[in-house]
Amino acid sequence: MEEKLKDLAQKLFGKEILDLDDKELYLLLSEFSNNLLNKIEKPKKSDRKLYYFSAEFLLGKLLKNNLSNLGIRDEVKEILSKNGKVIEKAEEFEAEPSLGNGGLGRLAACFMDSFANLGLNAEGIGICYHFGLFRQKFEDYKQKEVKDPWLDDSNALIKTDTKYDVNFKNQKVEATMYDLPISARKDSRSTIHFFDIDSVDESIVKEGISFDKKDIEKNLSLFLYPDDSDEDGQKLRIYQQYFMVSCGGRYILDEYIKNGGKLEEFGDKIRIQINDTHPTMIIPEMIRLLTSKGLSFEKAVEEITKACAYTNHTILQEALEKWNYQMLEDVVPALMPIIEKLDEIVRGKYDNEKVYIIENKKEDEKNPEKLTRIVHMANIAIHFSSKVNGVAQLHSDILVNETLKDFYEIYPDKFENVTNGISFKRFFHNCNEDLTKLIESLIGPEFKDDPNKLEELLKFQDDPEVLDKFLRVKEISKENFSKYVKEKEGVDLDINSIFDVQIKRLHEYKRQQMNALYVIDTYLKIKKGILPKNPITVIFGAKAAPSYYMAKNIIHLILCLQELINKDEDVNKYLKVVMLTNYNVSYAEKIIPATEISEQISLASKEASGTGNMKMMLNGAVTLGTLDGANVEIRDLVGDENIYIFGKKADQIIDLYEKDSYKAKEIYEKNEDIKKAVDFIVSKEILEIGDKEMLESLHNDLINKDYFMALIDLEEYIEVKNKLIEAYTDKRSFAKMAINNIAKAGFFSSDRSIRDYNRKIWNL
Ligand code: 6GP
Repeated sequence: MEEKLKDLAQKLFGKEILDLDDKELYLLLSEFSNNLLNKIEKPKKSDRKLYYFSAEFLLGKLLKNNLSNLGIRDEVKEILSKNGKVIEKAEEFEAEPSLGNGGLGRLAACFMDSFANLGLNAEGIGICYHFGLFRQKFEDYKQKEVKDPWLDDSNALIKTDTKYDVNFKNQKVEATMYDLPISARKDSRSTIHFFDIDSVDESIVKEGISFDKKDIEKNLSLFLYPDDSDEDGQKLRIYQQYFMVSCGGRYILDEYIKNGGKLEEFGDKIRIQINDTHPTMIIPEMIRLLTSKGLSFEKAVEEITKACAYTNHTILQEALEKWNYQMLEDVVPALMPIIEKLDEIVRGKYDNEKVYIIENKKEDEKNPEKLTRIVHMANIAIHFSSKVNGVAQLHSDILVNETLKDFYEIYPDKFENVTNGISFKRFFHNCNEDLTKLIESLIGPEFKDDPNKLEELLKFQDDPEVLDKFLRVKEISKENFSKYVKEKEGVDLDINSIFDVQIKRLHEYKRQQMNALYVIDTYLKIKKGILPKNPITVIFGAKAAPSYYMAKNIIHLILCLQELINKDEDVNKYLKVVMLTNYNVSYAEKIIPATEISEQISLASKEASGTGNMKMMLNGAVTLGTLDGANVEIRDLVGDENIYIFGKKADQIIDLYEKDSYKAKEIYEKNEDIKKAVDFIVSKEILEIGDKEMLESLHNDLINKDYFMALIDLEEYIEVKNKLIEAYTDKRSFAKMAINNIAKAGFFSSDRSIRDYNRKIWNL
């Protein structure tokens, strides 16, 4: 291998390995591993093929995983180090593609890893956003967004000669397909097909993330989720969604016909997974394509319904996309007669407006004649798919009993649960080598292929030597992470403190504000001389959607607390707060091995599944959580003695919403400590640091609205969290809980999820 690397270095740069800088080294390794990857044959053609459509693929950096998955990283590392080079530096150089927002996008990426690992005939379809979501910066303790470029000469995308014209009402764009190979093992890989417009113009982004939203020819593939608070923004999203399905649809059909597929067997041979509602237009678009090739409308509907399946990722209304009819008409008029016909089919069969596709909405009571037509994308996806699934058992239950009840009554057999999973390669083997080595020394290497074998660890749960070894590995991870945080954020962490971690998108339902109130409560207690049983470091990582005002206020509060607390010499020995800048997959890979408390504190019923909860348990953290999403399944697996559960249950919360009977103010007025913590948001100390308007708005919201009920569980949260911190002082018993968590995490491998999808939905 050394010779090959040397030759490539000569070819690319005319230099010896010894003389390469980190960027060149990165380019060299990237080229080297891509060449190997591309030589791997695609999965053998099977009778049936799956296309996974997703607006997001939150991949994370590629090089390290590719080298490891190809089984050559150790050797390459050795060769580099002989030449005085450090492989990590080259890997660090890579820009992370931020083509996703949160859970749903990362799930899609984990699923791609599993397609590759299991050798399934399955590919991804997505959009190649040049600037991703955004890169987060902090200025004046506030979030600022800037573009997050990742495409340069060094990325792994392969330009193909597949090209399509995409026709919108008033314009046409030309698209090119770029392929990204996804690695898993020496002999198996998968592919994501990313589509981009040829006329994209990065230079139109002048300041932050703003640009002319009307200039579709230049902007279509710049950002994921461009601001859609106005009509132009909403239209741009429709342009993007249609762009993806139009290219993807033709790619599927061309490939199918080229391989001799018959149109009337389409639904038997093709599987299309619709990842949340964003790709729903694939249904009318595919009907359009099939009928244009000669299939009758009825037959096309039948085939597409067989082929498609839809995954729902949240019960929050905001995610069940609804588009204004007129707006769709302005962008994709060709789909409208098809959507009309689909709506007629539904209206002909069912006498329930809630399941109609097109809603005629009265805009104002005084003028009942004036109707606005709204297209419900989820309703298209449910009627014209063969399966609909939720992503954890509780979520799937809520879908059939509440959110999608009217549909469940029509189609009881359509609904499935597939509990989410995570890529063990990325979030365990490749990011926590010390722990996986320790485990291998105890139970052998089989767990790498069969994660259920992790259960064998239970034999060691009372072995003090093993527990101490585990604690030592955790300590090293904490040291490594602390070094990184010092470099990136300039904050000194105390590795003797317990690392309490909440990393996820910022949303009120996830209740970072409740955690911030815990911080305030602890701060106030320390000031009064009541010390925590063990020092604690509360670590946050989260991006807020650019136009989500309250989420930005919460980030602001956390940053103000960080400033106040970390500088307070009386307090910072016992408590510290850190908000990580630009939390992303690479950051996750660094912090997860160092995590001790996994904060999964969403308002019950609201977190569909969560996947960070799985990543952290797998790496030996103890969950502090509500009975929400997959936490329920984690509790069932590890048992009550290995998890810290608190808070109201999902049915109680659903009931409160139905009766509209939750009053934050009553809790605030009744509980002295809660009142003090909430009022501290607008205290002199905080206002000296922060922005009055933002803090007052948050303070006011918590007392008078608190739609996601941060106060309802606060008292119990503080109590249970403090118990967990006390339990931590007995290190070995904490390690025992951690070992139990690792041992039971096998179920959460995305390979298991994909096998479930395959058995319940795709039958590839
Ligand atoms: C997320 C859910 O919030 C999370 O609970 C789940 O684990 C994840 O999807 C994967 O299923 N949802 C999203 O990211 C989202 O954008 C529209 O939903």
